[in-house]
Amino acid sequence: MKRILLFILPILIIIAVAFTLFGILQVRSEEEKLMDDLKRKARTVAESVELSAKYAIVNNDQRAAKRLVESFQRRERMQGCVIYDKDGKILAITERISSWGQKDNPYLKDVLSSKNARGAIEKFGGYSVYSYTLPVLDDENNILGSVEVIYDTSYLFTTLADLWKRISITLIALVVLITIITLLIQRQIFVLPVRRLTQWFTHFQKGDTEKLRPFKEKGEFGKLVSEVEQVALGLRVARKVVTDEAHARIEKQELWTESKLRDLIHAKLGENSFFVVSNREPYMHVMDEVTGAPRCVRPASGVVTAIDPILRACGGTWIAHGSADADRKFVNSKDKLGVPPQDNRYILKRVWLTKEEEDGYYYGFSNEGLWPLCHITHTRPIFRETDWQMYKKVNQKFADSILEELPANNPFVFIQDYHFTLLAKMIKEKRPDATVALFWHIPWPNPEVFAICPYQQEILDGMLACDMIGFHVQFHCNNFLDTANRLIECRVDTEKFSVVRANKETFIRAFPISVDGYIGAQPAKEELEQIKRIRQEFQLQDKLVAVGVDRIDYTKGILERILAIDRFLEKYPEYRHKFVFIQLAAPSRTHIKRYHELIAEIDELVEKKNWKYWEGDWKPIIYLKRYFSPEEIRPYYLLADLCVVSSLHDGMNLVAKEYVASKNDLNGALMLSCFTGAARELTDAIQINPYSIEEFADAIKFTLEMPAEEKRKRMENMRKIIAENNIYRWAASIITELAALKKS
Ligand code: ADQ
Repeated sequence: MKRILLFILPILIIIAVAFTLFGILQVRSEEEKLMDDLKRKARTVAESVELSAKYAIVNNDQRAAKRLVESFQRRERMQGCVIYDKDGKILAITERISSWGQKDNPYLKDVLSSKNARGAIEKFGGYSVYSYTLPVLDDENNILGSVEVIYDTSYLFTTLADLWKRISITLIALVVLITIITLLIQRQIFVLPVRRLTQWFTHFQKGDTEKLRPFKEKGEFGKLVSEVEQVALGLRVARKVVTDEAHARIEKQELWTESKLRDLIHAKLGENSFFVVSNREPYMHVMDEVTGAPRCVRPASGVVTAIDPILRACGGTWIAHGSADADRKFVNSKDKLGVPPQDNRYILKRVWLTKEEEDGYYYGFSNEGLWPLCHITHTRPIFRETDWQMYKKVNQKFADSILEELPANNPFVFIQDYHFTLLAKMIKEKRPDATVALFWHIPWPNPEVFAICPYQQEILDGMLACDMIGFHVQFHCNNFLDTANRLIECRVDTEKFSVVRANKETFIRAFPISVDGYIGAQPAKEELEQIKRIRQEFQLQDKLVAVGVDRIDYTKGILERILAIDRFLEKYPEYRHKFVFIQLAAPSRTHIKRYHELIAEIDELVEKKNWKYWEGDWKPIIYLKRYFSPEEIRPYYLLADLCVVSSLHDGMNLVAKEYVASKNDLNGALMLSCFTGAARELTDAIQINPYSIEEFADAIKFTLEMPAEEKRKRMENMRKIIAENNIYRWAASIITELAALKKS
């Protein structure tokens, strides 16, 4: 619109100025013509009465003079006539202008003395009139008196105003006409070709090759189109080559790596990149409170930790809620940006939510309802109807945003977590050809617990639109099958591990999630310096160091961990001054009351326990309550003799895997809650029940005193498991399984 205005406005301004000038000239010439006409008429009338007036003056015939002036009473446009004697005294005056005589008319003396006629515009009773005064002379050219005729001039202004009106109407009509013609022309020569090119590009982007008709355009635009076609063709050929090569390479490699996953995705999905949807975005732009400048951070989230390496490896589009305060500053007109910021590997599309939507869908239904429902931590779930309505609305908003992006053929949508239970159904309604998988990152409860949820039917119905649903462990798969069997009309196939509902089959599979390439990476020089700095800052030189790394969440068992450390130091005082526990804790979901309370409870407990043991420059707990980047966390893993993961319930727990993966020197031990998914794989960890504080405290001692050789052995075993079952294998298994199931 702005462009069109820029184009049309100068033309319209030129036309308006030209037309106005023309109008002014036209009106002036008309005005002159009318004035000439008026003067001529006035002169003729004055001359026609001159003789009769002469007679009346010479004979001093008042009655004749009166008759003469009254004969003008009925004349249109003429106001009247006045007959003066030679001293300028009125002999007779038309009735309707009788007040004319009371007015001072200085020009009369001039006419009588100069004996020359005079015509001019005069003011009379607030109006303009035209007065023409003619001297009356005898035969010897002596002055006898004068005759004055007075004309109404208002018709003159009415005529000119009419003329202006006509000119203005013509000008407006011309402007409208020119605007319409210009718009039509520019649509024909500019908008339509650009629109055709845009549509062509959209088909190309979506892989809709059947609709890619050759583009016939001439001139400069034609040249541009031809260049674009060449680039697109090159890209298509390159993609095809990558796909073919990928097929060949997958077979050769054993360990799953970034490049092997990339090959697999190209081989299985071909040209179409794949789509990931999650609530939390992998890169957030936040305003730095200190500098006031925006900076990019990766949120403390297991989902982000796991999925980001996959997208980095194989490209694609990640659609997520743009929740940070500077997010809008970094997206293009389609709300997208390339990430990671310095090394664009894939596209992040941000979906915007209002505060009400975020409150209802995210804080309310997802995190006060489904999160506690699925974790057995004895925090009561809260289900509010208003939250549920927002949850549905936001799922639809995400569905619309995804549908806009899907390519023409066989798209693959990979949904993350409990925030989007309805999304698969919404996508399938519009795109039944899309392959949709959902990965559930948290535990799935048994049917009795899930039956608490008032919206159980809609949730299960929405989820069962997926082609596949993944959980971390088989136990959660079993719980889900039981839940579907008991709560919704469907057929559960225990052979195939699938649920059939309304002729749609959904496969339920366990895929234990993992971490990426920490394995094998030696500590960098900067990391060694960082470790040295941390040791100095917290005086850790001769200490045994345990570390905990968590989002502050009641499921993570942070309070239980502190109580266990307290009991450990109480029971085994020889470890005082020798043992330090560092807790890195990122506040999360702070708008929810329970989380708010938990932050205060942890603060208080840490303070209380530190006060209890504090002696000299030693205190047992170093509590660092803030977000840490992955690069900041790694030195803590590297320096820690022990990592404590004490979740009360956890789908998997990636901190446990990150710690093991970073321990290249095999020097460290992992304490792991038996209520985590990770405990099923990492059986060489020292398993604990975080509810049993006594047992937990003893386990700390046991771990610290474990012979170095045994620690190394256990660490080696765990590292082997993580190296083989890394995040690339996880993604590859899901994609391979889906591709196989779709074919069968
Ligand atoms: P989360 O509950 O977020 O994930 P988790 O698997 O422990 O839990 O991952 C947390 C991630 O956040 C880790 O990568 C960790 O490094 C990072 N992190 C922790 N504390 C941090 C801090 N203070 N600053 C910055 N980063 C921090 C959900 C489920 C889990 C499941 C994952 C993946 O609850 O059970 O393992 O998804 O599926």
